[in-house]
Amino acid sequence: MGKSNNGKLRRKTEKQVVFFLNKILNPLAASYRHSRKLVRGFKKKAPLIYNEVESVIKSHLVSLEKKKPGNVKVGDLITSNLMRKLPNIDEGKLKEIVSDKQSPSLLNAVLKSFGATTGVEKDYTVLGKEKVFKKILIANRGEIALRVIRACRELGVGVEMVYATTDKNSLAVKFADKAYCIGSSPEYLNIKKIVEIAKKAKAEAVHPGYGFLSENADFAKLCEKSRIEFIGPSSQIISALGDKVRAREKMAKHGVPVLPGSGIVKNKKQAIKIASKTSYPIILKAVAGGGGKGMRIVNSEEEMDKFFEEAQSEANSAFGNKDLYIEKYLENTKHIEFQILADKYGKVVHLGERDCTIQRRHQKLIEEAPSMALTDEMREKMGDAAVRAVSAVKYRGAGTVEFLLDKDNNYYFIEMNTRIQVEHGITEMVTGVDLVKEQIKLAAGAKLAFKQEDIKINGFAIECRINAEDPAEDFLPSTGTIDNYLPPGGPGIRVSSACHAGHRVVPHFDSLLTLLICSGKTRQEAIARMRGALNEYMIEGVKTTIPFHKAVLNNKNFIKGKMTTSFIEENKILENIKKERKTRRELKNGQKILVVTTAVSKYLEKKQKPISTRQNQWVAAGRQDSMEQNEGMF
Ligand code: MV4
Repeated sequence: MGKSNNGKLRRKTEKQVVFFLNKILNPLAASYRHSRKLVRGFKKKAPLIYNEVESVIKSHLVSLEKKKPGNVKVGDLITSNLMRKLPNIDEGKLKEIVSDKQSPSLLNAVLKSFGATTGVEKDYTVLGKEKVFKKILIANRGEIALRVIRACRELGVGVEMVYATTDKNSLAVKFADKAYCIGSSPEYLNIKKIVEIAKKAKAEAVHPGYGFLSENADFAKLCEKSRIEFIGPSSQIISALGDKVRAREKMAKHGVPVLPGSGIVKNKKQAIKIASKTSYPIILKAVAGGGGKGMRIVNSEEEMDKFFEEAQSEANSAFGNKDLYIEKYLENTKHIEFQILADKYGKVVHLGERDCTIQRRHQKLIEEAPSMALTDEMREKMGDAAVRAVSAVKYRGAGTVEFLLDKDNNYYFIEMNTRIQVEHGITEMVTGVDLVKEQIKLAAGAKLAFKQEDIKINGFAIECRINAEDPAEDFLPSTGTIDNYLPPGGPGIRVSSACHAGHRVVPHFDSLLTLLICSGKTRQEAIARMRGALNEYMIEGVKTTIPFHKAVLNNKNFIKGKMTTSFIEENKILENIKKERKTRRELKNGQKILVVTTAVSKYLEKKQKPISTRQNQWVAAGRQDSMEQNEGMF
């Protein structure tokens, strides 16, 4: 390349860099995508003068500094501007780079922030002038309370919580900065009390978790009135989507497919009339519902006679609203839900789907992402529909759009959830995003920095919900104290739980104990890891659903990905567990001994007691050390 040519190219490049920098530093800069194109294009066009360009950027920074002498620290200004525009930037590192004129890595930092390098985890949102909250109050307990605490710690957000007396010794209460006792367990639903505490605590926002008040429009409304940010959509949107008939109508209007169905059904007579027109089987659903409460599959007029009032009263006691509506019932469907994120400025993206087909009595037990049932083409179509659904209602925050998928790959909107869901973790594993952190940032006014095309699904993740229930006894809830606890570990294993040895499982709440999530490059690898993790996992003192999960993870049809809504029945999973339980009983003690760590600690605990009461504690500790070193003793 000739000298003049080189010079020309350099001038052109300089121009591009200056242009790019101006874009970034300009508060009204064009989209991040445009900036990224510039950087990428430039790296491709002029790889040889890459470093020189960096020095151009640096000198640009220096000249800025010269133009604005005095107290203004242009370096800091640039750092904070870049922080506002770019995701995935480490503020400390950026400051270092900008202040060190010898450092050659500014461009790399910028490229990295754009995802040009292959990072494992990503931020999808950036906070502009808006600051993340100083303090959040958690209105929840257990696993999700701990999950939110962890997100707050990473964000540098103060985190306090409310708790019922039964949860006084829980991990979440211990890990929070401060916890306020609200009385007995039903007080988790006491809207006024919780908002009063949020005010007293000077919390800027309330995180409702899942369940409890997470989709309660009255709670969101009282938060709004009290100028406390409810971490979720507005009360108005919660109401609109909480009314399943309204939600269906809204979706249909925006081109999202829904099943043939009705508005509110006034009485049994009207129900029979509508059902005969729709043709049986139909499904009765609660207008204020969601999940499975108040739901009945109806095959005939006689069944309608039997089930209508039953469904009404179930809906009434679950939601305080007995209204029902009718939908055509689809057999052998799959339950596919799309995770979405929406910022306050109207931008919406989806993070792919979760397959939640394995359910029992409308309780999800195993979820996986991505779904084996979707091709890339269908994912794009359904994802588009999910984004349309969310955009239609001016949604904000994290949310889920649920679809049924039939044998012929037709999909139908069934409902939208406005909370962070129990199963959000599998999406985190395949997208590398921390959904709870993003949810909090979005509530604080962060902007989505990515476009749909930039979001990639990598690998595979499965979640097993481990409940304190006995799968051999019709999933009867099991209570008691966990006296032995050893969670699994290894690559691709994630345990999300507030469980520990000594944890008391009380009957006041739902029976979720721990979420076991396994990821891998492929579904096969994730399944293999899950099998291993389930075998390692030791929870003693209460019955758990681990035997159920083991049975499913070893089932041929599950391994092939052949699941529908009737998977558990068709594969006789519960029958197999009962058989297994009978033959396995004698093995149990032998298995226990294999777990050396817990066995040893138990042994030491028992051995030590009489010694430590007589002896000085230091001598006892020394004795324990020497026992641990001297393996021969055992
Ligand atoms: C349906 C359905 C068939 N047809 N709606 C909705 C909430 C979820 N918990 C179950 N739901 C269903 N709604 C129509 N019109 C079948 C189910 C269903 C189901 C769906 C996916 C996976 C497992 C299921 C088990 C029972 C019922």
